[in-house]
Amino acid sequence: MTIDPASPVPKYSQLRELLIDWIVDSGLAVDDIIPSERELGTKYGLSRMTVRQTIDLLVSEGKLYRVPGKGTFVARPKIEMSLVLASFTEDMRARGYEPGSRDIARRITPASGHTARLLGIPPGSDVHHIERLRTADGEPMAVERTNIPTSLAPGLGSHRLSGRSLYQVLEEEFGIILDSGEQTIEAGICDPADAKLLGLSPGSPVLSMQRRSFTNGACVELALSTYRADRYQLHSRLDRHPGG
Ligand code: 16G
Repeated sequence: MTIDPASPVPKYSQLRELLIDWIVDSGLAVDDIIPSERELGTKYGLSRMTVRQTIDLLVSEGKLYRVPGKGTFVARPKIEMSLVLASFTEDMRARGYEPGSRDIARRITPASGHTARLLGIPPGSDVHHIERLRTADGEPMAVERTNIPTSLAPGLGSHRLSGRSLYQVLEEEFGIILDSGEQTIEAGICDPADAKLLGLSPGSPVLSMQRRSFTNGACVELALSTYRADRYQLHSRLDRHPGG
């Protein structure tokens, strides 16, 4: 395939398609270097500016990454987050990554009006507030801030969560089996504190998630999480409603 100068599709866009196919067909692996902008320009008969525009696009899409002074490399594919009520631990293991978790903060605090409303408890009731950095194979992936009514899991504060699954602790120690949930996902901008934890530049794009998890209709968890948008994408099956 070559660039078609007569096509209404902009050349940088045509090159994007060609490069994506070429990376797959040539068997390039993650962290392999791709040819320089000059070489690509010569190969496809394009100006260096056009090639740069394409590479910029592929970098911003997370398909390539640049190392100053070294070149441009193939990035790891993003992790596909399925919209199911899985724990981070289960989700990472299912994808072949070793899940990890480091405590950032843990305290018991009175729920704000907003938190209380979402948890379905009286305002001011105590909640466990748990902030954790989640990792996959040691790489920071997300900052999770979870609120759980203390009335549901009274001694949770004394349980180690670092390197453990919260959902597993809830199940094994408190007999809480989460059976349903709801999740809202929004585009966001990483604040400086989370950027430091996640190894991102402040202002990097992130996915802001709000999850409520329930057992027998009672809300157990309100989690507000910041996921790296350069490492995550959402995947959802689409079922067509009968008659819809
Ligand atoms: C997921 C949940 C989070 C929950 C955590 C428990 C999101 C988007 N997802 O990451 O709410 O607290 O799993 O994981 O927030 P764990 O059992 O591995 O600790």
